[in-house]
Amino acid sequence: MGGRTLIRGGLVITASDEIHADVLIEDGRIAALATSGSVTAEAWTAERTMDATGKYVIPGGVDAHTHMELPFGGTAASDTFETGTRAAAWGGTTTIIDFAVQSVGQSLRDGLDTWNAKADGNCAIDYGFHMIVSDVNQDTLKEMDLLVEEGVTSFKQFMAYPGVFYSDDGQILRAMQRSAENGGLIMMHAENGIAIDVLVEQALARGETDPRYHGEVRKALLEAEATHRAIKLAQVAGAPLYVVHVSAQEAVAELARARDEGLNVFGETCPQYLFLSTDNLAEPDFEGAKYVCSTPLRPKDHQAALWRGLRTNDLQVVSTDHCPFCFEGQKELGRGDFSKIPNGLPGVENRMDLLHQAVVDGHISRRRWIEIACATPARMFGLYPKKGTIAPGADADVVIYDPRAEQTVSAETHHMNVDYSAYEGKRITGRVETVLSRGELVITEREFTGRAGHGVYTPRSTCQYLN
Ligand code: DUC
Ligand code: ZN
Ligand code: ZN
Ligand code: ZN
Repeated sequence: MGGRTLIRGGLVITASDEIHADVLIEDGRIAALATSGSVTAEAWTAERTMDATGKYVIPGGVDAHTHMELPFGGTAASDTFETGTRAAAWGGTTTIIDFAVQSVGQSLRDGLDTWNAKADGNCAIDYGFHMIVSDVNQDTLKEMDLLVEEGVTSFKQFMAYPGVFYSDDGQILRAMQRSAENGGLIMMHAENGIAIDVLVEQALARGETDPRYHGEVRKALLEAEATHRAIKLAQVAGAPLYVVHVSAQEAVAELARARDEGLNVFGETCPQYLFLSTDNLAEPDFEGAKYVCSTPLRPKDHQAALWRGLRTNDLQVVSTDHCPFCFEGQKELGRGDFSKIPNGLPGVENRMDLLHQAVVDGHISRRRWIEIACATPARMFGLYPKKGTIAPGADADVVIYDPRAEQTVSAETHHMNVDYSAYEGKRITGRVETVLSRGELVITEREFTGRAGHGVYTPRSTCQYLN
């Protein structure tokens, strides 16, 4: 930090504007923007000048849904906070919000302390935490108030995974009532896990053990039902609701209807639901296990509804749900029983590029790209305008993006600590060139120049996206 850096000649893209502008950075923040060339380099008195001619200058990505080191199904997600945040930086993401986990019987505080210790001193980029609430009781409800005050302002509950993270409707209603009072935002994993577990048992009894049955038992209708129920519970509680990893078109329809009624109901989808499908889950030789996550991938015809939702703002955010497990030794735990495949896909490095490809493909505009990947996640989770935009006073989290570079996604070249890519062989137009985090160079012309421990814990205000 310290000193002045000038980024000259690029097209600055935010959620609201596209302007050819020079960007001045001082003491880790954006100091000024001026129309390209309108101020001379001498007048800026910058120690360092970077040429962004022909490139985009965009806010660093905000990935509001990652699971570094998450314990799951007897193993743990393969990216640590160190490897995962480095990979995020390579992909143009400069802030993650990960999930601290309360185990059943544990206090929220103890869960949060555990996750803080995992991340502290190890991250290449800034990070915050949501809190997974697995055990709603009087103590937990009181703790939620305290956490909101200190910057953990969002809480994930699960209508799935009975016996692990699961909350019943009463626990969900109580947590929602509390968040209606303390300003917290409930994030919902909306799948009817009780019904799904019955279907899992029946499928396995029929000998249906391959990865593709994971997609068949986790029915779109059961995502839609849970989404509908979560919306009604939030309405009864008078609380806002954020539904994570929406994959079914029927769930999008539930969100759209609630939003038409004026409710503060929000939806997130993920690149895997936009670009992958049940065709991947059906890949032979157990390769489908690479694509096992929950909510599951859907048949291709659901994708149009997700893209439409992103355009109409019935879906507001694209996060990765980055939760990587190696094929060898981890995904393989589910050979012969799909229900034992650890759930999750790697993607923290791929999100900004895949969404740029969506711009190239005509699904979304450039400004919408920045809105769903940077600005809205920052607003939704109380980080705006420190994160998510390029404006005077904002943190200098900036990406110089080459919109014309061609790349092929591959596990051979990615930086995530996982032995496969969910997008192996995919051609993408556009590539991250340089990344600054609070003015420090983390990626410099496609070289990692950051360090573990540069990234700091970032407390958050309450949701800034309410009606
Ligand atoms: N879904 C996943 O795919 N992985 C972790 C947890 C979840 O809900
Ligand atoms: Zn989930
Ligand atoms: Zn998740
Ligand atoms: Zn350059």
